[in-house]
Amino acid sequence: MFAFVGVGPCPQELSAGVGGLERAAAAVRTERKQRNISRCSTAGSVLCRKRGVVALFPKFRGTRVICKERSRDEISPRAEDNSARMDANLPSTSADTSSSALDEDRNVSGQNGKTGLKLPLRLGILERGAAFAALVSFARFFWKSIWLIMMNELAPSSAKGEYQRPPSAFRGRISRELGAEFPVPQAAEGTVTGRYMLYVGLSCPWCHRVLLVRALLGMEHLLDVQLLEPSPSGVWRLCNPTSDAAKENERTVRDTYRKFAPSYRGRCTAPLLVDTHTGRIVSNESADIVRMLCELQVLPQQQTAKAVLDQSIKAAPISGISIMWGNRGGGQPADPAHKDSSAGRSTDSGLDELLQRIYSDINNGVYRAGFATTQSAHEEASRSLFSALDAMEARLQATGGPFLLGTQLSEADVFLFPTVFRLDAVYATLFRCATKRICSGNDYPHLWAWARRIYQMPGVPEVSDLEGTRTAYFTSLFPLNPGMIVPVGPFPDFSLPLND
Ligand SMILES: N[C@@H](CCC(=O)N[C@@H](CS)C(=O)NCC(=O)O)C(=O)O
Repeated sequence: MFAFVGVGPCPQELSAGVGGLERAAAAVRTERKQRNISRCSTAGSVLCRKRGVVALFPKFRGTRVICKERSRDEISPRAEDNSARMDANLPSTSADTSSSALDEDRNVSGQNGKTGLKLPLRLGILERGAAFAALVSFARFFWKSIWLIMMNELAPSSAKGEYQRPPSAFRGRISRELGAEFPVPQAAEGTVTGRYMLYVGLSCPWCHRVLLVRALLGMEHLLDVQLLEPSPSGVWRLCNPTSDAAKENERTVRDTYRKFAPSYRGRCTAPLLVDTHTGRIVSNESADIVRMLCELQVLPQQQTAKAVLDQSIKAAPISGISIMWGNRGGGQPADPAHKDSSAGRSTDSGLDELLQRIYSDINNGVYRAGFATTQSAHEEASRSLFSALDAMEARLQATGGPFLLGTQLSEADVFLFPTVFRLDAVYATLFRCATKRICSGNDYPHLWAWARRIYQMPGVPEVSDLEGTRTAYFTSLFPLNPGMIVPVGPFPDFSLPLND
């Protein structure tokens, strides 16, 4: 016989009929009094038939600690009848020995570095046999119900457990068109920064695609950037807010939405593009922002014409890089009212299909796999993810690269890269997308070479932060990783040299 005993005024422990426990409890009560411990466990005691330990769980300054733990070998075979022996194993009433026992045991109980909470007792339920089956079932049911509620808050899902991404609410564009709602700002003293502000978190793949295009096209002059980081509660908060933002109490992206769209009640997602001149939100849809930058890019063949036609945008230092874009978006369905400008747009409808597949099966596909709340939803998403990646591998092999369309960089490359960049290091473990690996070079040799090529393009490493991304994902998606432990690897090295 052994017991877990609460040392508070718990009726069960005294009525347990276990010889010596009354004295044990009395000893700890005296101890508590001497040490001025005001609160104590009222959780009661649990008696088990199996051999094991005697443990006392006082609440010490409000925190439950294991106060004493002894194996059966250390106590007499009839501990319940051997009160003298029991006393010897319990904290004595002497201040010195009892405090060392408590201190030692407090160390044993461990510390959670983040919250400062002492870790709780261990009941060892799974070792206790059939008597605990009901308790285990109840705990599982309770835990899963809470998990489903939390998952649904994090990622709304259908009745079949399939993740359903909420639509983006703001779909405006910065445009060169006459009378545009959000015009390209006039150059002032050689710079046009200062009007549009892009709120982005480096860990977010949707922000990453926007930052990639901004960097590749050298359009930093058009959009200022306010960096965000995820807070432990999962809300984006501003890193080093400007003095204006601080003055207006703009600390999180939620505050930003409130400031620029007071009546908005939806998800406060990043990326977010705002017009600081009119105080309005331009867009919170990454595919639209990418498309907008592609449309505003100075294509090599346009450079002379552009210098004449449009003095408003400083010639971008594009060093020959241009990004081909499709007819439709690589994100949520685009605004049908919007007409793309045609220069630089692909006439090949294959690009649209490619963009659509990359979005639904890969970019959103990893989220559909990771946020699925049923086995079938996860399997479906995972299968379509890897079959789409197989198709990308085959395409790169067929075209001979270096890009998905062959020699022309396109939206397809900038949309695919952020997901491939995170696949091994984050999604494989956190979202259970581990069927194949990119960085091993065995499953996807062409994709692995392609990813390193994209990473090694000018400006890309500066906006691609794998270490920060891993930490952000593993510590901010609480329902997926409540322990918030960040795995040690894998850690693909995208800077490895290319052989060709
Ligand atoms: N459709 C949006 C999706 C953006 C998105 O889901 N962003 C995530 C970060 S990776 C976010 O801000 N989530 C916060 C939330 O859902 O509350 C886009 O592509 O721009």
